[in-house]
Amino acid sequence: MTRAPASGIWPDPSLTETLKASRQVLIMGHSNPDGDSLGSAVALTLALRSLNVAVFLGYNGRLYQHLTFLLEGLTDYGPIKPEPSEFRPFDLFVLVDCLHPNRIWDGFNNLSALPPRLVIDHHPGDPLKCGAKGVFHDASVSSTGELAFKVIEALNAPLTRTIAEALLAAIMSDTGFFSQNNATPECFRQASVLVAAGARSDYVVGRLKRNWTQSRVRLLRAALGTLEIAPSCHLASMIVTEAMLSETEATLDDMEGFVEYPRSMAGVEVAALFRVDGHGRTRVSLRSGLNYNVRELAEALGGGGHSQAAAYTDPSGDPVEARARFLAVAPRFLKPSS
Ligand SMILES: [Mn+2]
Repeated sequence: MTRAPASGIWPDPSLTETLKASRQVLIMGHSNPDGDSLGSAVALTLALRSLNVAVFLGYNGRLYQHLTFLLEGLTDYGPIKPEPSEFRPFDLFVLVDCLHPNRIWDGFNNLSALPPRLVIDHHPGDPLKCGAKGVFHDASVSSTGELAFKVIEALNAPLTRTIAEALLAAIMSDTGFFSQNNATPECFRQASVLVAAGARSDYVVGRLKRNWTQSRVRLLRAALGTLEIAPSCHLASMIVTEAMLSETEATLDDMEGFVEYPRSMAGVEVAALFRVDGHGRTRVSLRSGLNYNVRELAEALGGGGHSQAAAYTDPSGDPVEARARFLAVAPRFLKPSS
C-alpha cells in the first residue's frame, strides 16, 4: 500500500527516510532562484551530503550575483536542462520553494521523465499536482528556509556555519530581513538557533544587501525618475527600461529589490515595478501592505505569488505600455480588505 503524502508542521518521518535512503538526489529551486530558494537548496544539499547522500544542486535560469556567496566552496552544482538524459542519474528529485516543475522550466509538464519527487515549499497551492511521493508543504510559514530548517533538524544533520548561514539567508530573504508580518516567533527561534550555530547575521545581511555596484545605484536613480503615484488606490510604481539598463551599464540582476523603494513611502499600500526581463517581455513585481492582496491581481494577469508579494509577466517589451495596461485593471482589485 502506498502511503498518503503527509503535510504539516513537522516533516513526516517517511520524508526524511526517503531522503536518507536515496542514492543520487537532484535538488532544485524555482527558475532564477531567489534567496529563499537558493539558500534552502544549498542548506539541504550540504546537510544530506554530511549524511553521505550524494546530491547534485541543479538550477535553471540566472544566478543572482548577490546570492553567489551561498555557492562559495560548493561542488557538484550547475544548470539542469529539462531533458530525460539530464534526469537519468537521479533516483530522487527534491523541488524546493516551488510546487511544480513548471516553475523550474516554464511550461514543463513531462512528469513521466522525472525521477520520484519530493516537494518542500510554502507557496499556496496543491503540492500533489506534480505527482509527488512526499510533500512538506505549509503555506502559513514565512519561507521554505523555515521548512528546510525543520527537515535538517529531523534528519539530525549537523548544523554547520555554512548551512546555518544559508538558512538564515533564506529566512531573511522572504521576511524582508524580519521586517514583514510573516516574521513569526518561529522565525526568530530558528534565527536564534542559527546564530548560536555560528551564522554571522552581519555577514549574511552584508552579502545580501550592502554589495551594490555603482551601475546599480545609477540604475536606481534613473528608475526613481519614473515614479508615479496613484493616490486613489495608494499605489506607487516604477519602471526600468532597456535604455536605462544600457545607459547605466547595469544588468538585469541590478534591479532586484527595486520594488521596495516605491513601497517605502508613507501612504503607499501597493508598489509595482515594471522591468524588462531580457526576453522581450516585462516582468511585474507587486508588493503590498497587510490590507491589500496583490496575489489575486497577479493571478488575474497570468501570474501568482503570495498575498503581500506577487508577480506576473506582461507580453509587451515596453514597461511603459505594461504599466498603462496594469493601471487600467488594478483599481478593480486593489480594495482594502478591511
Ligand atoms: Mn520562498
